[in-house]
Amino acid sequence: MLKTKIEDILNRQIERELYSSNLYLAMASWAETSGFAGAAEWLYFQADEEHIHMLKFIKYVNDRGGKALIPATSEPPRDFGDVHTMFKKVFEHEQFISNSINEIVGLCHEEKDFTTHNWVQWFVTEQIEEEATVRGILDKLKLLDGKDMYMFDRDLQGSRTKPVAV
Ligand code: OFO
Repeated sequence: MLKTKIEDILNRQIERELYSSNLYLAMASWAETSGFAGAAEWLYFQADEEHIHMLKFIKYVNDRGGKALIPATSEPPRDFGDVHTMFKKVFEHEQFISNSINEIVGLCHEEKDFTTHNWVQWFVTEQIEEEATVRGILDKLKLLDGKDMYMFDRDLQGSRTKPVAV
């Protein structure tokens, strides 16, 4: 049975994963309507991945005798300026999510919930990968310095496959 504090922080994470999915959908839509088909594809897949993360949290809370809550979320921004600025925002958001996951780990320690502590390690590893991937994209954008955006976008196209739940 989950302690209330753990259930609450996991429900907070459900809201954050849902917002992440919507944020990346909003970015995908912006990219698609700004001529960046490759970036749009990458972001649609990223949105799918966040949706899968949300489902993982929902399932875990319910499996442990808690109640997963499906929240309303705030509307993400509609405009992202340019591709470089947008990917900087992706990186900042992933850092925010990493901190959020670390807070769950910290609370599991405090509450001695070693089962959830063990379960959430998957997300700790996932965040390392996600930050590294976006850092790689930002490094390329820095090298290009606003030039060859068409090549950059073509490079992103097909660079990842549609995520499936594991
Ligand atoms: Fe971007 O990661 Fe979810 O957790």
